[in-house]
Amino acid sequence: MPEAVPVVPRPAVNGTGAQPPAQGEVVDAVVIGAGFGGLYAVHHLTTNGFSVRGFEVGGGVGGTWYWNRYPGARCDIESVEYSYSFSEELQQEWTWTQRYPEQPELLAYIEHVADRFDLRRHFTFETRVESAVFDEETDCWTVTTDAGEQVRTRFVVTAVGCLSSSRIPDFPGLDRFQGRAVHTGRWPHEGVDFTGQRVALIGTGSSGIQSLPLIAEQAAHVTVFQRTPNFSISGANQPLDPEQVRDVKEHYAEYRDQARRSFGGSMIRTNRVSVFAVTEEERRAQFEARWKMGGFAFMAAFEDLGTDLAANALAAEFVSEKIRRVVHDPEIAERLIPTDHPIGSKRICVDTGYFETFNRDDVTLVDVKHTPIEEITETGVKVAGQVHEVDVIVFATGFDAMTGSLLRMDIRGRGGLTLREKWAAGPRTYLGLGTAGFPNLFTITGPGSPAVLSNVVLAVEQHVEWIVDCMQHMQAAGLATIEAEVDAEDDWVEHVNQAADRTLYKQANSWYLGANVPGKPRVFMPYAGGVGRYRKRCDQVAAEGYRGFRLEPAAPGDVGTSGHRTAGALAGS
Ligand code: NA7
Repeated sequence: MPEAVPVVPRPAVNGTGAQPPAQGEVVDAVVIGAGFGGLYAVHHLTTNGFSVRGFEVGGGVGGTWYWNRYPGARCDIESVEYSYSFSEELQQEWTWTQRYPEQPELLAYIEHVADRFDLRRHFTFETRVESAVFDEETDCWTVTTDAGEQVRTRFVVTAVGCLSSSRIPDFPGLDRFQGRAVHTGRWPHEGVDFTGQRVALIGTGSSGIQSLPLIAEQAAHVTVFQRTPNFSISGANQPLDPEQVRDVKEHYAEYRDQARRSFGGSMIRTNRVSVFAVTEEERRAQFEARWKMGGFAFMAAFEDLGTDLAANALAAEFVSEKIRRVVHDPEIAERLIPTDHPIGSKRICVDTGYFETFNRDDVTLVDVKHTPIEEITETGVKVAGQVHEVDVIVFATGFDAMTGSLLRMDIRGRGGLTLREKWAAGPRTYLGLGTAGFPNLFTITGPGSPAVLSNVVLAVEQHVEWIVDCMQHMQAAGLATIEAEVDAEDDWVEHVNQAADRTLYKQANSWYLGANVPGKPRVFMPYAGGVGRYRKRCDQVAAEGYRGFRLEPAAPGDVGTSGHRTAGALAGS
């Protein structure tokens, strides 16, 4: 019978992280993904003495920012906030150049972090984890990759990202198209030259909205296929003022602390006033001021925009007016104004010159809500019997969000139960961190955590720190497994639902609800209770001995990760 394997830390090397374990060795943790979450997980685990193997499908680090290289790809959270806070040296030495960082700058930052903390050596790149199977005899996971390698590990930490499983809808005739087809989330590294090309852009979410102005500048003609118009707010992007950067760096600790305690994990302050408590003039002035700030700050103009439909309608009307003012053709303007969902109930887009682009003669808008795309032909996109002939199709059609990349792997917990079976009616987690039946499996920014409703960099830091604290606690207490209890999980799922019910989120057909993927269960996946509240809850659970999780001791005679007998107990017990 295989032997159980308790957590035994390896000594840190000069305090900068353990050496990567040898092939074939049982490790403390396998980390899946080398984006923001996976990199920090590997860093924090190794500096705390845990042995780790990391796997990443991409050829390098960066996650989202490795893949999404389309023109105009940019973060919708400000650079000084969308960055790691765990190292004071790092945040002092790195200087962002723009308010909203573009993909190349973000990737350069992540690569800098990987180099600075020497993290690449822990990862095997261009390697997909195919399966992770838990063995109840040994309390150990076996992780298998597409290269055929098997790794035995005590813990599996998934850092696979919430928007990493790109999807192209199943359009009939897709494979007949003779031109070039690209997805924004899997953009060719060498770029795409649109010069002189006729382009179809399918999808008007954030990726379509960000890329259109730049594609249109280059292409001969762009036809935009819009199913649902989206609310978008100018990012008012600009080079960062050195004075502002100095101020942020001087007060980083304070700003980060505010962000951690806030609702969305950023320094945006909500105006704690109801939109109905002010005069019409004051309301307009507040909306205008927030509009000028750019980006997400707009939705924080009043406290009830995200919770009260009538309040929300006033904000939506203000933004609709802005669209009408920018777009010259009134008929096109009306088609670009969303009417089927409250503003902010889908992730609001932050753009640079999106609506202005529809004033160009070489940009056409095609409605595919009422007359959906019939098929892709050899030469173009067919709608209402007409083929729009193009050379390139850009699919900005989004992702199988939050669960896509997790369920793509064959994850099997106790009794051989698969995660796909367990989540058949929608994801169920406790705190978004673990799920009953799957011991020692941690999901960074998992469904049920604030993740995509927040500044995800701060969100991953909080998850990683909680997980590593937990593993240290287990090690000190001689514990082998941690597993969410079904009751705690049920309560958390209910709480996540209640939090969403207090908002307008459920009134949109969004990827938050899985509504963009045919057949996906309609469940509101992220936690809408705010990151500050969520953090408190996680800390409280830990302080109360990981309430809601079942912790089990290791059996006597267990074998440590380095293969040494530990005399019936774990290190520290
Ligand atoms: P999104 O926001 O999911 O947008 C995908 C777009 O593709 C959206 O406009 C969809 O219309 C459209 N789509 C999807 N399927 C079809 C079909 N079958 N026909 C026509 N149009 C379709 O993905 P993004 O990549 O833009 O952004 C994802 C997140 O990344 C974003 O929220 C930010 O957080 C960053 P629909 O709205 O479903 O009618």
